[in-house]
This record gives sequence, structure tokens and C-alpha cells, in this order.
Amino acid sequence: MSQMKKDCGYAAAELVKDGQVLGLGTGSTTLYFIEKVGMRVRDEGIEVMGIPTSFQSSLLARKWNIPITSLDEHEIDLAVDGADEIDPDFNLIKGGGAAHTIEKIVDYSAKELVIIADDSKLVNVLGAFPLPIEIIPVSLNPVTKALEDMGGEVNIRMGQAKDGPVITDNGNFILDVSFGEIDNPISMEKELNTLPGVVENGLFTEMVDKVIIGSKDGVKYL
Ligand code: ABF
Repeated sequence: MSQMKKDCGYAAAELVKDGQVLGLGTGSTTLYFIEKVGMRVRDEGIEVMGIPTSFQSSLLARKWNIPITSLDEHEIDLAVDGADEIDPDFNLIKGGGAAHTIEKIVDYSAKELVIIADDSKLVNVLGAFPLPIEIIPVSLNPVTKALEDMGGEVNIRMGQAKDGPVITDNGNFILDVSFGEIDNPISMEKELNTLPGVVENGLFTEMVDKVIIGSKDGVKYL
């Protein structure tokens, strides 16, 4: 599996052009993208800047001497990010890494968004992966009830030690919500964000320009 992640991450890094500002996604697949960009900076001397989507991607960029900038200073030419599920219309579920709020800001503002994943992420219909939703902590009960009224089975994401909820980079909670098959991701993405207390949900619809898949048969460009 990690070879598939590496293959697609490295392939995405070959799309990077000298002088570009990059959106740096989060997750174990994007790790390889950032690694290969760092190698190209070191070996080819390409000059790029990165806008991270999490502390994780920021630390990786520093490790590989990729200069960091921000949306205050630059527009993003190319964002590369991972995903938890990818449907045939390139609609996504993201947020398994608890970073989807900043990821969506960066990915949405990029001139081009490329998603990289191993082929296990390809699905016909979104929803087998519980939908991550970032919420303001004080809204936990009312939002949980509203999501249950929508047919969702709601679980608050707990930390590794199970001694408390995960706190996002933005200081919020993550709810993982199972709705079953999501037949209408475009409208659902908008509906969920109208619930008071919801910061952002992990449905990424009508945003993706390219998908690069790592598989046992090699790299596939969708
Ligand atoms: C991140 O990549 C998250 O939004 C998504 O959950 C994750 C996928 O992780 P991985 O590439 O490690 O499978 O963008």
C-alpha cells in the first residue's frame, strides 16, 4: 500500500513547475508528494513555496526546506491532497486526518487541485467512510441531534489515548457521521454547513481537476 501511495505522490510532484506556489495537503499519501518536491528542490534547484494545510504538512515542508508562505501573501497555483473516498465524479470524502477545514480552504482557492490516493479510495458511492464534520465544541449536543434527525449515526472522534476528544488545529471537535450511501453529495455538502456550530464538513464536491491513483498495476491518471 505504501508503494502505491509513494508512486502517486511522486507522480504528482513531477507536475510541479519552477516558481509555483503549492497547496500542501495532509496525510500519509501527501507525505510522499512533499518528500519528492523537497528532493526536486534539493537536486534540481526548483524554487517553490508551500502553503500547508496542517501542522503535519508544515513540519514536513520545513524538513524538506520548502519555504512556507500563506494565503495572505500568495495565490496557490497547484494544490495536492489526499482523500478518504473518491467517487466517479471526483467528489470526495476527506477529513480522516482531522485537517479537512484548512484543507478545503487551501484546495478550494487553488488554481488547480490534484488528488492523490491508492486505489482502495475509489468508490462508486460515497459514504462507507464516516463523514468527518468539524464543529464548535459548545454546539456538540444540538449539532449531534440535528445530524441524527438527518439519519446520521454520530460519533465524536476520540484521541489516541481515548481520554478525551480530538482537538483540531483550530481548537474544535470532529464528529464522524455515518449516513450510509450519500447519493447527493453536492447538496448535502451545502446543507450540512448551514447547521449552526458546524465549521466544515468533509464532503469536497465539484472541486477536483485531476486524480492520480497508485495501484499494483502502476500509476493511473484519471
Ligand atoms: C487528508 O488525506 C485527509 O483529508 C484525508 O483523510 C487523508 C487521507 O489520508 P491518507 O493519504 O493517509 O490515506 O487530506
